[in-house]
Amino acid sequence: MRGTKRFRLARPIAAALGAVLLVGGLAACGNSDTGGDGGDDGKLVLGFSQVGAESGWRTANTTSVKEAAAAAGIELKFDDAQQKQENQIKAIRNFIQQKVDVIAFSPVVESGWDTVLKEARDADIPVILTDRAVDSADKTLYKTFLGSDFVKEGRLSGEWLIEDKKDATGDVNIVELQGTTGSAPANDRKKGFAEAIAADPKLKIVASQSGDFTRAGGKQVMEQFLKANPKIDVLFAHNDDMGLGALEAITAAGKVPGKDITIITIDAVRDGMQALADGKFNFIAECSPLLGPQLMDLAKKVHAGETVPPRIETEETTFTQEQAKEALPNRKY
Ligand code: GYE
Repeated sequence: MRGTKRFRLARPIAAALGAVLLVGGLAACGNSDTGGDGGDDGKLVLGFSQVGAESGWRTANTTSVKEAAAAAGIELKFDDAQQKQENQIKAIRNFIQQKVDVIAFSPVVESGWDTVLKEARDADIPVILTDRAVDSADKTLYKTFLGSDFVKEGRLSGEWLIEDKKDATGDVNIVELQGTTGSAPANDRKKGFAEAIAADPKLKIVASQSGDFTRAGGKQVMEQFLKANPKIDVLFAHNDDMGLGALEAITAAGKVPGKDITIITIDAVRDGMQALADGKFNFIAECSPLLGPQLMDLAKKVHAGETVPPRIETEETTFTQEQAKEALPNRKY
C-alpha cells in the first residue's frame, strides 16, 4: 500500500520534472536561435568559410584559426571553399541554417556578397570579415574587417624598387604576377605598387597577369612572360608562392633569379623567406597569416553584443635578404 501511494505521488512529480527539463531544453535551443549558447555543450559556435588551400600563407592561416579556436574554447565549423565564391556562399547559407553564433569568412573576391550578407543579418548572426575585404557599400552588413593593408604592401614593394633601381639607366621592365582576379589583395597590391612606381618614369610594367596565388600558376605565367618579353628586369609577384613557382621558369630559361631578374614578393612565409635568404628573391613585404587569436577574441565580443572597431589592421614589416637571414630561425610559419 505504502509503495503504491508513494508511486502515485511520485508520478506527478516526475511529470512536472519532465516538463521542466523539456522547457529547459527548448530554452537552450531557443538561445542558439537568437545567437545564445550555440553548441550542445554551451560553446560559442563559429562558422568559418576559408578561401582554400592555395598557398603557404593560406595553410598557416588555417592552422592559426583552428588552433586559436581550440585554445579559446570555441566550436569551429570549418569550410574550405576551394577558391570558389559559390562554395563560400553555400557554406555561409549552411551556417545560417545551422544557426551558428558568429560567421567569419575570408572572401575569395571582393564583389557579390550583399545578398548572402543580408541573409545573415536577417538571421541576427554577426559576420566578421577576416583577411580579405568585400566592396559592399552597406557597412552594416558586417561587424568588422580584420586583416592587412594590401595597398600598403604594394606601395612598400614599389618604394623599395625605386630605391634599388635609382642608378639604373634606361627602362626597367617589370612583369607582374597578380593574385586571384577580383580578390582584395590582388586589386590592392596592384594599386599600391603602381602608385609608388609612378614616381619614377623609367620603371615600366610590361606584362601583368594572374597566377591565382599558386606556385603552378606562377610558374606557368612566368614561362609565358619570358617567352613574350626578351628583356625582363624585375618580377613583382603578389605572393611568395607565385614567386617560388616563377623561380623554376626563370632558371629553366637560363637566367639567375635575384641577379638577372630582381624579385619582389609579398607574404614572408618560410619558403619565401628561405628564397630571400638564399639570394633568389630580393625583397618581401610581410603579410601576417596569424589572425586566429584576434579573430576568436572578436567573435566573443560581437557575440556578447560589444561594439568592436570596424577595421583592425595587422602589424607587418618588410624584409631584405640580410633581414631574412636574421629572421628565419625564429619564423613560425
Ligand atoms: O597573400 C596569398 C593568399 O589573402 C592575404 O591569399 C591573403 C593572400 C596571401 O593566397 O598568399
